[in-house]
Amino acid sequence: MIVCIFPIFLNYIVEKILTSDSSCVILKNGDRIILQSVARKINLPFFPWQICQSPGVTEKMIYSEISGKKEITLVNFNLMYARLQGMIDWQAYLPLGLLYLTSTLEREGFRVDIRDYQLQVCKTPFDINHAVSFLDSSADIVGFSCMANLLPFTILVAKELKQRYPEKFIILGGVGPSGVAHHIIEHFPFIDVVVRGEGEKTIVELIKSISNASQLKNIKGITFRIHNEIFNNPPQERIMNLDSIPPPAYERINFKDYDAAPSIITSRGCPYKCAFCTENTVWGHKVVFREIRGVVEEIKILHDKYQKNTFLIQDDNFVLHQERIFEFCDELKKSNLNIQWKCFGRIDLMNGELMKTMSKAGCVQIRYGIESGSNRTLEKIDKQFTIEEAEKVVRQSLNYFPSVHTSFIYGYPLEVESMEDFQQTVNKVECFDKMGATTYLFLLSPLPENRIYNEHKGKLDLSRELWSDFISTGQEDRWNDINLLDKKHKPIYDLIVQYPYIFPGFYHYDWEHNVLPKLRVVKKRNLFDRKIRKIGKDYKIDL
Ligand code: B12
Ligand code: SF4
Repeated sequence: MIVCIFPIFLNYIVEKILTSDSSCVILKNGDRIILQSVARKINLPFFPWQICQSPGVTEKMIYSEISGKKEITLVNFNLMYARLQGMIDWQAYLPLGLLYLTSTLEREGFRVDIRDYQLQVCKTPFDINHAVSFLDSSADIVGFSCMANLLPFTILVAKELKQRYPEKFIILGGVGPSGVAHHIIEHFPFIDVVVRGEGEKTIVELIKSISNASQLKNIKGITFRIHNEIFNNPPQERIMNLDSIPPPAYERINFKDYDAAPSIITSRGCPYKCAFCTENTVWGHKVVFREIRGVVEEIKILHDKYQKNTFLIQDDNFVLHQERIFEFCDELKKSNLNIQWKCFGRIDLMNGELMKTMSKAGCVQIRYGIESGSNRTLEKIDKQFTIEEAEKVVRQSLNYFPSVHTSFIYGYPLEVESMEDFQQTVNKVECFDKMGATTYLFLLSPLPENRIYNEHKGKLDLSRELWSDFISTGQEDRWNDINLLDKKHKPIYDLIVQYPYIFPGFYHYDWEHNVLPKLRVVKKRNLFDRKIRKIGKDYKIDL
């Protein structure tokens, strides 16, 4: 009913968003708006997203023994959110990492209050106070999950939370904090522990020992301090039997809140060492696989119980072992499930037979990280294939899959001397576009702990003209001048300026000679990412 009523209020709502501070808006794919104030005006007794929160949100359950059980609040700050000319582009993905942690903790007898900040996206989501209010009546242990792009924001939220509630024990985890754990503990005393890498084993051990500081020294995979001494414990052992982890706690979320197809993971880790990637900070280079039968069983549950028909397989390289993919396709066929799925492939692992089998089993989208159109750059970043191979595979893939995504990166420090490598990338982006593939061209984010960062960390610039693509999280219009940043977000910017080695992803290599000239070409050739092209706005950056 709510969905039917809202389109009628569309114009009214948009006006409201632009004028009111208290309004809360979620614009999903441009076709759905939910506005708190309107809901109030039409006397809705509740807001649809509020009833979807776990009961823990409203019920104060303090960390202490509650009939032998303890409680933790897990907060998801992994989100896709871009503000484009006052419009909010937002899509909610399943918080898979936290759903795994939740099911594991619950199996051990802990009560988990899981909160997904994606579902609270408002006009000012990166307002620290707004985020802290979202954590009202959270448990005394609060665990945040974020990628590197929201790490500064997460840290500021943690700081404010600790100021208001000094008794809270604050944990950070996920791909964002994992690579910079030592720096976080060193500089931010309000953060108690950083969990590095895979979380299931570590979080359970941590909560069991949380009241005894000396025991923390025995828990692998954490970084913490006792008084002023920092302990960077050895890495946690990887979970070798992924099937021993309980399935993600799907029952703790409402699928209606998530417009992206459900994510599933069939393996963890990646054996490759691309120079710009940080995947190893979470998983190392060891890949651990789930049993195919369990994966198909999970798909079946999502299909039968939650009526899901399309799935995003989020493995870094789903096609790593061809035989395993054949087995997967075979099992899907046997299950008689009429489903569609999307996954990440890899150029040098594809062949016609594999594509045909995947396509017949319902694969409707394959995504390739191509990363450069220049063989010289591909070699330097250790991609292990050539652009000619990429072109051949993309062309062939288009015969089998309705959608083929290819992504490229520019702004490498390795391409500073001349425009030639970059020009080759631009040519390939245009060529793949014409072939019918979907192309994405991203500006490099020098993330901590990857090879590019380690080799060039002394040479970073923070542009006042442009935040990197990496920050496309709503702090501002991406292509606008930094001065247009909302004042409320200044603390985030200040933190990034203060700690370049904790937040290098926001920086560039040689803004003036490496990035700006390339950005001009990108703009002239209209290669900004598809979403922006689709909206067709005139971005204000003066090139
Ligand atoms: C799905 C996904 C997304 C989803 C987010 C889904 C979600 N709600 O979690 C969306 C589409 C929003 C997304 C966006 C982006 N993503 Co993304 N994404 C992924 C992907 C493919 C899968 C994530 C996943 O589900 N993993 C499986 C779960 C089980 O692992 P996990 O989340 O890491 O959680 C485990 C541990 O990290 C840990 N843990 C996690 N949180 C916590 C919290 C606590 C308290 C504890 C104790 C432990 C813990 O325990 C978990 C279980 O073991 C990963 C690649 C990958 N295969 O992981 C990239 C990845 C995370 N994304 C990445 C990037 C760069 C981005 C973007 C910044 C790209 C861009 N330039 O736009 C954007 C940011 C958004 C934006 N522009 O606004 C990088 C992260 C780099 C970095 N160091 O931060 C990755 C690693 C891809 C890569 N190979 O480079 N992404
Ligand atoms: S970019 Fe992809 S293939 Fe390369 S190391 Fe990262 S996850 Fe692996």
